[in-house]
Amino acid sequence: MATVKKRFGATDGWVNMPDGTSHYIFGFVDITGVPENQIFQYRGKATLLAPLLEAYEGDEVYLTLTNLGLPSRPDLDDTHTIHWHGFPNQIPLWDGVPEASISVPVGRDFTYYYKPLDPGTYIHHCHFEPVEHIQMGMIGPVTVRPQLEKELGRKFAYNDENTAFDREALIFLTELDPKPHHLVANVQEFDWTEYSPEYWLINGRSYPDTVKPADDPSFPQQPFSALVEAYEGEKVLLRFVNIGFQQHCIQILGIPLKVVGLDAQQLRGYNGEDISCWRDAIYIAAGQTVDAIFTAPRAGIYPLYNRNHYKNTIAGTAFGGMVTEIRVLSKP
Ligand SMILES: [Cu+2]
Repeated sequence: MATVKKRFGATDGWVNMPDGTSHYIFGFVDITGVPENQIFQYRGKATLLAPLLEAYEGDEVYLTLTNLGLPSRPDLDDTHTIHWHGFPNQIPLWDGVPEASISVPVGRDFTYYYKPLDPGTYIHHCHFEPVEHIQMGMIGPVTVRPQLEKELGRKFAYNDENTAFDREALIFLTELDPKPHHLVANVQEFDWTEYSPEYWLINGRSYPDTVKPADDPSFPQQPFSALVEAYEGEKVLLRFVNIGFQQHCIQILGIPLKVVGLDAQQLRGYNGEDISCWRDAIYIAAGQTVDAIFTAPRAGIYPLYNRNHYKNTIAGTAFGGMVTEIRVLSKP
């Protein structure tokens, strides 16, 4: 077993939508290995999504959270935490629910300890005033890999050869309501019962930005592309996450999906029988994760999109939103 050491800064920032608008966010930024006298330069550079946390089952994870403050809202002295969503058997001290544990004030550090024992797809998010801090952007993916990968030198979703794959992609779903983002940036209160999102995001971006490269300079604070690329015949694991506040239904025309895991649990019956199932649409509730594998069909571009067509728009004005592409290439 290995030791994984990470350090995240909690701060604020701005994200860009395809209609040219920018939106104020709270979030995390990876400051692992940054010298102490340079961490200040990461204030205001939070990313949506927050950095990926990745470990093998049984690893010991030490995650230091440093609260760098909110340069655009210096009056706001909110603390932050890290909650590993979906991780069973967490002791309260490391669980990030501030009423039951510790939260990190501006200018301070706290190191969380995790020992993930079950492979799968999880979520991490801040748990301080979570309705606000989750919508503002303090959300990120967690991948726990099975030991079987190390034993066999190939990739698996779970400790089962039926969950083998060649490539994986993250389909991380959220919504963005511009009103609270605008009001928080301007020191105003928002009534959360009026939540009504207008931007529909995969991996923190709205189509067509979803298919642009990870390092596209137009999105310095949205470093996750959602373009899925594979060669014909390859098995592709899609790690679906929904940490918006609404249910979503995602479909890929022409590609059946084999659901092998739900909420970081492999689909197994009480007697260990295989209860994985084929779906042509994935219904996913807020807070859920789904692991599904498909075999790349003949070369072409296959759209992956939300079946609610209002969510295939950019604030209702143009085509976009919760849409990305699966590009299948013929073998070279
Ligand atoms: Cu927070």
